[in-house]
Amino acid sequence: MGDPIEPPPERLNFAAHLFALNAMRGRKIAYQDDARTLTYSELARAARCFGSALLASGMRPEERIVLVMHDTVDWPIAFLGCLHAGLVPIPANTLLAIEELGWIVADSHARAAIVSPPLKAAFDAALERIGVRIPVITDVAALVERGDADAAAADTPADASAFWLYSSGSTGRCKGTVHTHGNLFVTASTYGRHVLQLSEEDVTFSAAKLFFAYGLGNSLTFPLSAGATVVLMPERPTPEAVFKRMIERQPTVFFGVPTLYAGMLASPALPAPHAVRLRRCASAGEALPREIGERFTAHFGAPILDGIGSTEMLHIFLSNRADDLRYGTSGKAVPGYELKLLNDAGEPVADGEIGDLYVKGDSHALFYWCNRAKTRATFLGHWTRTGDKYVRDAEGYWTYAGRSDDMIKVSGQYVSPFEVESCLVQHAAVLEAAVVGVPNEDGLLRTKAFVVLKSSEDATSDLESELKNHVKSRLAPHKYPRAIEFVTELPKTPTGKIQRYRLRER
Ligand code: 3UK
Repeated sequence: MGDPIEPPPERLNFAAHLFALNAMRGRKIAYQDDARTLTYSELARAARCFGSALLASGMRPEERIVLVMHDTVDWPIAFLGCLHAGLVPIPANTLLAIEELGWIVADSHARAAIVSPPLKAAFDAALERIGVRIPVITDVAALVERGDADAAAADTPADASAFWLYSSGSTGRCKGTVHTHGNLFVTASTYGRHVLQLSEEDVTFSAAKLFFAYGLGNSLTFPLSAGATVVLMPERPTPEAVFKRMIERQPTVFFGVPTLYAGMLASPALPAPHAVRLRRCASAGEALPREIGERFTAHFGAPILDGIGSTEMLHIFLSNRADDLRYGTSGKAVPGYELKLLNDAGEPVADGEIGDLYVKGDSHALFYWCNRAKTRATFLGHWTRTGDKYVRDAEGYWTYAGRSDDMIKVSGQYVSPFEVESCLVQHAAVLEAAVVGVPNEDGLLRTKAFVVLKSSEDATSDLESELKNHVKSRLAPHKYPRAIEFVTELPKTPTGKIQRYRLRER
């Protein structure tokens, strides 16, 4: 099991903690992007300068600052620089629509923004939309120049608000999820040390970007807590862009999402196993289909550890491990977390039965900013409601069964859309599928599938009945879709999750 989970010290500035931890490896490379490298001592120095220059420009501790930045070495300088000075960075998804970006600035009352030059025009349009004027900084190096390399760290309690992440969810406005210095420290120990087991020999590379909680752990919290080296990539994570870094930079640990792993395996450019140096991979964001994991490991030798995390819990709390891997499941609780499954009446469910997943652990967010109703519904004392359905089997492995709010009751029994979708995509003609409940002429819910085909010419009524039979012969009869509609694409959130509620409204 390794070392026990160490609680954070009462006073903790996570940036200062990382700099102290790595003080003896000052000349080692912490970050490399396409253009630059940054040693551990250069990172600490630049971050101190960056944070102190913001304070000198009039910002006060606890004030918010939005980061809309591509993944380059400037990203950790800006994020850790803010933490060091006690300012509160809000990393935002660089792919957000102008409307959502404006919402984040307005809702958080951010006092300034750091924006990568190519994203400046869109950010200005977002400010225009909400009628707000704040300083927009595009030149990180210029700010670093002006700062004080000897600036002292803000003396913060571990429970202080350190940074926020906006959680998109599948409905409504995104919510400011308030995280602490201590939460970063906890995830470094629970998932970082106990599951990933990084060492300073490792070179990490995450296709998931730093603005995402998954990417923040992968490319900052975990590698810097282990003294490892991080490869950053500003461009969109296509299979080809990922292969290029895998070959040129030889990362030992890689982090992706299931769609990317599927795309990599389907690509003619898939590198030979000896061309890369992968020791271990991780997958999160959605469930990793068993077949993708098996094919990847058969080719490269390295395992993909599928694990579920959330913005609310900051990182992964239920995961496979290299020494305990079962493809098609999310594995078991990460050390430091407890899990429970409850039915609609709030009672524990038996093994093999579907229930709502709750998690207990010390990395959960404090609350959602300015949203008491959603805070109350999610953060229940020690326990956090994940909004996911799961099944635990007799051997203790946990299998994902879909989002709770997507579950369909058909003839009094739950149907997990996820289970039906997984079955549909096993058919050779199907690329993607989304299943929702729609009322029939009697007002009773029946399952309906929206299906994207690999080739749109296949969209015939023959295929429709073939797909129904395909599901009928594999799952319980009440689960097969009574209606199938062929579509060219599925509605998705900016983080790539299917928006089933939009299909229900059709
Ligand atoms: C779903 C999964 C099945 C699940 C995240 C790793 O995805 C992350 O955070 P988000 O807030 O979304 C959370 C929701 O995504 N999900 C995530 N991982 C899996 N479903 N299998 C998985 N392995 O519905 C969850 O509630 O965007 C992932 C680390 C940090 C994160 N924030």
